[in-house]
Amino acid sequence: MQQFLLLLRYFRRQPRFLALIAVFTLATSLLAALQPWPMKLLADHILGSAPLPGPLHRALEALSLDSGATVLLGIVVIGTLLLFALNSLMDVALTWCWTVAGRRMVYDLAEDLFARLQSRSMLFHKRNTVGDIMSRITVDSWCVYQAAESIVFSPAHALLATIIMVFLMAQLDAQLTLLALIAAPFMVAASFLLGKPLRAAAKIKREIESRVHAHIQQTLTGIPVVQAFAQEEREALRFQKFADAAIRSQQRSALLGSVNSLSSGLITTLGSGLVLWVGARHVLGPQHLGIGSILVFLVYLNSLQAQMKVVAGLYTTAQGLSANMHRVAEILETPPEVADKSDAALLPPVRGSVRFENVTAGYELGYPVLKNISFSAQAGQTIALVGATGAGKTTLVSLIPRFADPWQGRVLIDGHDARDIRLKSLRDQIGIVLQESFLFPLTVAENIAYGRPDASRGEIEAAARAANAHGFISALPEGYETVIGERGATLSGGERQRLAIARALLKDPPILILDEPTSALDAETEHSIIDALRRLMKHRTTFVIAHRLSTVRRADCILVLKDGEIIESGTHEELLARKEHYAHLNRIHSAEAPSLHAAAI
Ligand code: DUT
Ligand code: MG
Repeated sequence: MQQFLLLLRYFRRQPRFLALIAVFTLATSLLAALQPWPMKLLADHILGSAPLPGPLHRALEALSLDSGATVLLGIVVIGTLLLFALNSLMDVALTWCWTVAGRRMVYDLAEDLFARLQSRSMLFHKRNTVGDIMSRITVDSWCVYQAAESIVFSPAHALLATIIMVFLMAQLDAQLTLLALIAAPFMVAASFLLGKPLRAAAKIKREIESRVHAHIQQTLTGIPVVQAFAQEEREALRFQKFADAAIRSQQRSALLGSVNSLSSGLITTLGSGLVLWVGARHVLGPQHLGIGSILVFLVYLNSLQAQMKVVAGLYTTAQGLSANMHRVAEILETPPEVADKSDAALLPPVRGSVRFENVTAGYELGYPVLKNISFSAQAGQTIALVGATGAGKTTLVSLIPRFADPWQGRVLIDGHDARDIRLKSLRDQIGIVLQESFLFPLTVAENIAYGRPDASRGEIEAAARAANAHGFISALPEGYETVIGERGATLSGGERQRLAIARALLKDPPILILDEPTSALDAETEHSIIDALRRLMKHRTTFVIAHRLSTVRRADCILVLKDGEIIESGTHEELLARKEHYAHLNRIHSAEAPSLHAAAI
């Protein structure tokens, strides 16, 4: 219910269309009630001999028309045509209104969801698959339209039509009306109960189909692993198994569907037969009910049944929708983990000093990954982070651009607490190059200018030159205009990395984070970009994480991390002199290097 209220906001943004829809819905309800009346005229007054109803008689007199069969037949035909035309017109108008208003509501919601999801933390995105997030935006957002249509307007229309019809029926024959009112719910309830296995089968069918989708997505996402382990056949077999199950579930639901329509058809016929039976007795009995009235009754009975089905199905529809609404509300109602404070200030251009004060942070409450970290980096210094895998190096640097906030302690940028400044102004001054750089399927130039779309071609080229990338870019089929294939497939790891460096260079940030930017590369490629990296690091505060100690030797300060704590810090020489952890790491490293070298020879 609360989720439904959340969606009301999107209804309210379309007041004009919703008002139109309300008017048209009212008109359709009235038209539906008028539909069987020409037929009644035909049966009672043309084929039968009942006197014309007073108003019609007077109207004919006023128009000085006689009340012969031809004129009346003409009225029946024109009336039927007119009703049909009006009904179709209303249908068109309603469809049009729903298309515009419905889609606007859906896209409004999808837009909000997209914005919300973009501002969620890295941790959220690590924990939720892209597939799930995609379906929340593209599939679940339809719930706002469905809620308006099937929870608000359809039941309102059904209720209104029922009231009008029951009123008209009561004018004709009160007893028969009562009978119809008793029979209709039974008819609805019976077909509703019979529909239960059908709905269960449909649910199973949907589940199996979504498993097929998930299987395709997972296999194709992991295609390098699948192919490397030559598991295509097994994945194909699994697909086949899912496909077989999908076919079986479809067969079952098709069969149940036929049985269901057969049995509910039988029950409907039974109910109509009952009304016909009693109605016929009323025609023959002292009530002198007209044949036309029975026809009206039969049409209304059918319509009543349909409307009651809508009302009866309301609960199921709402239940079905509530799963989608819940998934949507979850996104809309969860505030982003990292957000601007209401009074957050703009961070002025910084010189680049970074200070950690007793920082404790982690991902899972109770399991801190970083414990009581304190250090400070002067503007322009290079700080290297070393330590075993899992020690918390990536976690530590991720606090600087506020991908997450510390649990305790603070991170200060030029003396400003990172939590007190606007995220954008903070992140605008930080450049990041990661181990595996993501490139968008855009042109090379657009990728380099991703952080500064207004950069001129000259600036882009200068950044590419400084990153040692201009050479290979010029050799590409369309140079800077070459569109990069999905997941950067058309470039090698080293080339991708140099584009990422160019991207960071163009942004020209005072603070730079390099998280193992060369560890995915071979020694030779590393050599070719180290130069570019040095240029990138000049005059900036740089945090560099590296497993190869050769890259960190020149750092102004090396922090050695172990299990989330800084166990040593100092320059290369200082740490070697201590003969502890760093010296040990260094020994292993230099012991390894010659052996690798020897193997190469
Ligand atoms: N961790 C999580 N959730 C995450 C990321 C990491 O629980 O989303 C844990 C795993 C690990 C610890 O935090 O035990 C530190 O991870 P981090 O990635 O900071 O380690 P690292 O020093 O960067 O390791 P590597 O050298 O492998 O990159
Ligand atoms: Mg890491």
